[in-house]
Parts: sequence; C-alpha cells; structure tokens
Amino acid sequence: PPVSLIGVPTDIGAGHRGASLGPDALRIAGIGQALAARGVDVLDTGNLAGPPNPWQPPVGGYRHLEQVVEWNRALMQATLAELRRGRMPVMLGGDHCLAIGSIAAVAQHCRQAGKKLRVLWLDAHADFNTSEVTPSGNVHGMPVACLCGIGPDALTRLGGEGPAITPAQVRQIGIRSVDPEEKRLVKQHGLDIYDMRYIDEVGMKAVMQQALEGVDADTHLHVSFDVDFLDPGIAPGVGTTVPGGVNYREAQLVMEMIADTGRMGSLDIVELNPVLDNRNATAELAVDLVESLFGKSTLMRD
Ligand code: DIR
Ligand code: MN
Ligand code: MN
Ligand code: MN
Repeated sequence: PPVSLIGVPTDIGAGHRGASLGPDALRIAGIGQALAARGVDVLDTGNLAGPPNPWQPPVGGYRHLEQVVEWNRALMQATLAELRRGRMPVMLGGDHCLAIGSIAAVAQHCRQAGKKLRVLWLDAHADFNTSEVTPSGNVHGMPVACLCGIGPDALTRLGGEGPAITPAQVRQIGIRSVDPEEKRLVKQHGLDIYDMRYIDEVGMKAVMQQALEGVDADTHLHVSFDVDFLDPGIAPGVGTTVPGGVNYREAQLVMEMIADTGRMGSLDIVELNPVLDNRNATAELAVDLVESLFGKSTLMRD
C-alpha cells in the first residue's frame, strides 16, 4: 500500500531532550528515498505541530501531561486521516508517548473496518508504568498502559470511550528493563513479553513465530519500533540505552519475518535522538531495518 510519512517532532514524554529532531534525522538518512527505491508510493506529509517542551518536573506523577495530550490529539487525527484515504501511516518520532495517539487511531480504524489488531512492541522497556508507580513521571514509559485503559482519562479516552486495545493484542519483544512496580503490573495484566532472556533461550526465529501466531488476512499489524530495542553498540542515538539488546542479525530477522506476513498496516519509529548519535549512524540503521520491514532481503525466498 502507499505510505505516508508523518513527522512527530516531540520529546515531550521523554527524560532527555533531542528526540524531537528524530524526524529530520530519519529523512536525512534517506527514509523516503529508501522506500521509493523499493517501489513504494511514499508521501512525506511533513511535521505535525504541537506545544514546545516546557522542561518542567512531574506534577501528580506526569511530566507535561497537558502537552502530551495535545500532541497525541493531533497525531491521532493525522493518523486517522491517512488510514481513511487508504495509506499506511509511518510515524517518524519523536518519543514513544506518540504511540498513544497513533495506536488509538489504528484501533479505531480497525474497529470500523472489522479488522483484528495486533501490536508488536519492539523495545527495551515495557512502557507499562502508571502515575502511581513511575520512577520518572515520563509519559514515554506509560503508553502501553494508557492504550490498555490504565492512565489518565485524557489519554485513555483519546479515541473515544473504552480502551483502544487489550493486553492480549500486544506482543513485546526485546524487553530488558522493567521497573519494580511495573513488573507487578505487567504480570497482573498478562502482557505477552518476549524478554532478552527468552530470546537467548529459544532464539529470535521461534520468538517471532510465536509473536506472529494467529496473524492472518484479517489482521492489521501495527509495529511500534523503539530504537532502544537495539543493542547500544549498534544504536547509540537514543536517550535510554540498555545494554544487552537485540543485535544486527536478530533485528534484520525480526523485520524480515514481519515483512513476510504482508500484514503490516502502520509503523512507529521512535526515540531516535540525533543529539546523542554518532554521525546519524542510528538513523541510518533504522532506515536499513525499515527497508527490511518493507521486503528487502538478500534472496528471493518462498
Ligand atoms: C522507564 C524508562 N521505565 C520510565 N522508560 C523508557 O521512566 O518509565 N521507555 N525509556 O522507553
Ligand atoms: Mn518505548
Ligand atoms: Mn524503550
Ligand atoms: Mn535491510
């Protein structure tokens, strides 16, 4: 399907400044040209606008909640508009709080189209904190909880009444940093987490087969790709690096197995922070992996 790039230049939910420069870093790394070279009809819709980052401490367990809500309202509308005209939205982030808006829109679209939604969450973190248990107040550590209906009304009801998704629709891969109280929450809500230990034990191929089980012709696959999913040795350009991440070969396999399903309907690329990067190397790696997500592979396979 045709692709629409949506720039979401925000670091409003993060603990470091700079993810707001992510959209241009991805453009400079050639994301548009790379997709066009694969024969994809790609349109860059430019950057969304939103409130500036006031860089204030948390209030009531949330940093910048009002601004987070405003950015996500704008993104939800933009994402819905692209889905409604039959284009695949690709979010150029921006910090991971933006997944609240993008996935709220995707979930609403799937309900209207009678499609099943599966969310693949590629991340070092579970992003399932709440205002009560967050160690930071940063909303980029809360989007999965908010999407599952756990969080402030302004974020849990972004797409209308009721939660956008249920935990049963989510598969998390690459996880290796979960806060103490967050651990209790993900267990309580039964989140399907393929952490690094499990990846080491069974291998990435088996992990992806399990995570993609049940994805069929009626499924819309949303991929939420937090760049800190990758090992910091290959992806230094991110604010919250965690050692022991997914290596280059594993990441390529993940992307190629997603491409093989033919069911990816939307994509977030988040947390890329050019201020911390090594001459845009992390953005270039992200673009390389996005090529694989769109079907680039060494050989023709069947
Ligand atoms: C941490 C960090 N769990 C928090 N979260 C990050 O502040 O809630 N998510 N970096 O991507
Ligand atoms: Mn994240
Ligand atoms: Mn993360
Ligand atoms: Mn590639």
